[in-house]
Amino acid sequence: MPSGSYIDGAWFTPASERRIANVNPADTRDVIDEFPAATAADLERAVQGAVAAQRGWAATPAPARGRVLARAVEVARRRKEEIARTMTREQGKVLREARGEVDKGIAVLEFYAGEGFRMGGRTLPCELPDVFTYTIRRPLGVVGLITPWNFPWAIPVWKTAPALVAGNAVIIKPAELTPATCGLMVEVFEEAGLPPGVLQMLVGPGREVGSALVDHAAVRAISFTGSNQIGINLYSQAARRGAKVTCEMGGKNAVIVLADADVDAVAAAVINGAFGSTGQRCTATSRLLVHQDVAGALTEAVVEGARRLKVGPGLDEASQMGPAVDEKQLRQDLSYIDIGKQEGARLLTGGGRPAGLDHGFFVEPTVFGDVRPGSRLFQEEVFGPVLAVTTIKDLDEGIRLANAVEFGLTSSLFSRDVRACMRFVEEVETGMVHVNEATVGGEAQLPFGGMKSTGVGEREMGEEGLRFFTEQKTVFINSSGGAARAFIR
Ligand code: UN1
Repeated sequence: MPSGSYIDGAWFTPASERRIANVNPADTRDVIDEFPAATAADLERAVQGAVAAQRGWAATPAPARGRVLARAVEVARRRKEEIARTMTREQGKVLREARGEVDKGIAVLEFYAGEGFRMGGRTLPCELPDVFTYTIRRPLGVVGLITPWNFPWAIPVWKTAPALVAGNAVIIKPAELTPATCGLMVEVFEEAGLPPGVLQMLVGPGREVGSALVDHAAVRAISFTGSNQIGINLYSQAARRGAKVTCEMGGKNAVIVLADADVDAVAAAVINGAFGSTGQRCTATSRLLVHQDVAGALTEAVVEGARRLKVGPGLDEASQMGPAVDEKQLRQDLSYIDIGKQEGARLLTGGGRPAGLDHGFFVEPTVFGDVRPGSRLFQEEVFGPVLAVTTIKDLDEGIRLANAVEFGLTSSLFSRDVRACMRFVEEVETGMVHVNEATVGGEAQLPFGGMKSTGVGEREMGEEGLRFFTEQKTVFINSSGGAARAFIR
């Protein structure tokens, strides 16, 4: 298993007093690894190495860069089970989810491998005769990636793959809670033949290493996924030196259900959206806005489904929902459950810690009914398996309430009425819009991201993901023999 930080093609042990302990959240007696944290001095070394390596990488033709990603696809497929098990052990998600996440990263690698063949620009006419005008896309140089613990493989992959195929060198700082899975990504690229220095990984505190990365003049762009509080600070910090930034942050995603929806199908999607990944997903379904005519039947089906979910260690194939990632997240989940009770919401199921799982950070799948739109449980991101149910009388109210939060990542409407669906797509204020399916998920070829407080900067994945990591040049080639230019064009 990879351990520590990685610079210029080698794992190394930073000379720091501060140690990082990687602990299994399903059983804290299982200490996976312990190593010294990287420091700002290590970051400086990583940047120097990346600057040097980037020149050769940028000079490698884009299709050849894509082929390194294509080889990474093969390596990741071969090492899938190892990656999935490492992820489950350090992050907690159940194996089925971890395997799905490995596949998602593989699809991203497949997509961007092909983009190596499509790193083109546009040819457009010039206003003057004998002047040829076109655009080209070039790498930015060295870019910094700061990634969260909730998708410790897929998010590093979906930032790293486009950055690399575009010809950049990458410095990645993964969450301290999940360094081993990111380390496996580094190993996959190494095995695929990525030259040393093109991908550097530093595991250290955001306050020191993350901040130095955001401030470094040689780091041309920062791509961040994580909390709003950190993201907004990072955005303003990077803005001071004019660095390019994309931040993907919180969500408070709603499912709206109209009276004509199929209750069983909705219940399955809501249970998946609310409790999948233990609710630790920016796309998690955290609000259910259900029409009064089906509210009783649907709430009952969701509560029943939540009760039936088998909570347990992710490495146990029978488990359907794993633990919270750490004690801090567990406390946050339990504190929102308290807030819900204090605000007068009705606790319908869950609300505590499941019996017999005392060595891990487990919490029960929890459903609250009668959640008031102005309440904190309705407005704030929990990032845990806590669903808030609110009754609505029609589509208007559903859309109004769906939009009545600061976030705008994802949403879903369940209805068979095509007019309602089209209106919802038009009026809902989220970057991802689903009809008759769960709020979660994204695909390699489709842009991913949110509106309002959820995100700033370019969308991730798809063509947009690649565009973020390139600079555009607009070129004028004058072959007229003279240098005369129009004064104003
Ligand atoms: C998904 O729902 O599969 O941090 C993607 C997150 C998102 C990714 C979710 N950036 O939860």
